[in-house]
Amino acid sequence: MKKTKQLLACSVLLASGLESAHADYTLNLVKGVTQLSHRLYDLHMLILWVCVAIGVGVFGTMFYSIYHHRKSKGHQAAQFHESTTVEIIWTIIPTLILIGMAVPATYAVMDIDKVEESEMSIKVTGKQWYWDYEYLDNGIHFESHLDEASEKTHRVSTMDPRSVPNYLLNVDKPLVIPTKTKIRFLFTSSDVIHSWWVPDLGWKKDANPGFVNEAWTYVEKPGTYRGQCTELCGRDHGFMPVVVIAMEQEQYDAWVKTTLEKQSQGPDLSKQSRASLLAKGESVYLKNCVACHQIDGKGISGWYPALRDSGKVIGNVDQLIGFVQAGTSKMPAFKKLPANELAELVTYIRNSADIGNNVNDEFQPCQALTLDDLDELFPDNDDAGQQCKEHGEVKPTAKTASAAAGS
Ligand code: HEC
Ligand SMILES: [Cu+2]
Repeated sequence: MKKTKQLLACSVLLASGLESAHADYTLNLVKGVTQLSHRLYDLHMLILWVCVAIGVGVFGTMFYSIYHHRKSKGHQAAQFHESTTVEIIWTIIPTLILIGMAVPATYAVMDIDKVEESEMSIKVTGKQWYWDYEYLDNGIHFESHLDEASEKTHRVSTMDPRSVPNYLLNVDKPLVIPTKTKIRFLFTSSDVIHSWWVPDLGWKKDANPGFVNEAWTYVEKPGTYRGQCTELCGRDHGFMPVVVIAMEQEQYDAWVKTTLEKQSQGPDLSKQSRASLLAKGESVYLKNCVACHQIDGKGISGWYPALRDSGKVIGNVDQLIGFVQAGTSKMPAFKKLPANELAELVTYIRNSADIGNNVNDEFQPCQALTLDDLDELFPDNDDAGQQCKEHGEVKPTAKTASAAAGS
């Protein structure tokens, strides 16, 4: 009895889940928003209708013959074995139909590869489990990760996915492109095979390690177009969506300007409250570490060590920062993390109840830097250390400390 009830509850849940999934589910191919996607849609419809016509013709004839020429009416089976005429007819007609369909299909497939005369190029690198976008013409370069709300919700069983807009289909930094521009994409991967797919653009393209695949698009109207990685690329394959925002040229130019400005600025070294460090630290953790070390910091036994109660985490901070930046043969290096994110992250993993550590300390962005780092960050600034003096202490490396002592 209990089993039946559970089964019933299960199927009700399943049915309600399916229903919400059906809301934006259509049977046909999407029309999309590009010249190419319209073309592919038209080709798909053309071939569909050819198939429908053939189906109606063949089955119509068959059912008509079966019914009207049935044995009970006294019909005799016609005998036309080895009739050359019939054999020629039923070879030639399908051949003509196939050629008729192959011609437009071949032209369409050739057009998909016509990346010449594109006005800009974007390199897309698939990584476990996010996308890396590099605008080859203007130097914009960023990573696009699953948005924080989805990331957290799919990992915490008590959170409700229905409360998250575009659950699992949203990212922190979408790919921004101009409309009415021919854009060439270059696809590759730094680990396993991924596949970049935005249905509204009309195609998907594999991102293979060691290879570069090309594709192009020309989006006509502004909008937000969503897609996913469609290659089974490992455990978190379902958590690397694609979001493309197409903007009018003018808005796009403005976006390029502000993005380049932001990109050329160094990290924000200003002092933060403890609450801010912890909150931002959670974002950094969710983006970079959670896939392996898990939302509760317990890791996965045998694969990824726990950060909870780990001596490396709650011990010496400089060593912790050094470890995270350097990585190991089994853990990726996080050299890319700017000082503010490093400070937030370190504060978070040492002090968050979610991770299960409570060292009771905090780190400001400047404390995650050495004087050498500062010189590197602000090469034009003679007294780079000044940047941090107002905010907090800077710990010189042994090298700079001894150099300073010697001079
Ligand atoms: C791709 C999986 C992966 C990611 C992502 C990852 N780690 Fe690790 N981490 C590992 C593995 C594997 C080890 C064990 C390293 C070894 O033994 O060589 C490890 C070890 C550690 C340790 C040492 C733990 C101990 O007690 O030995 C710390 C600290 C750590 N990681 C922090 C982080 C932080 C912080 C991030 C995010 C910025 C992060 N890791 C991202 C896989 C990962
Ligand atoms: Cu993937």
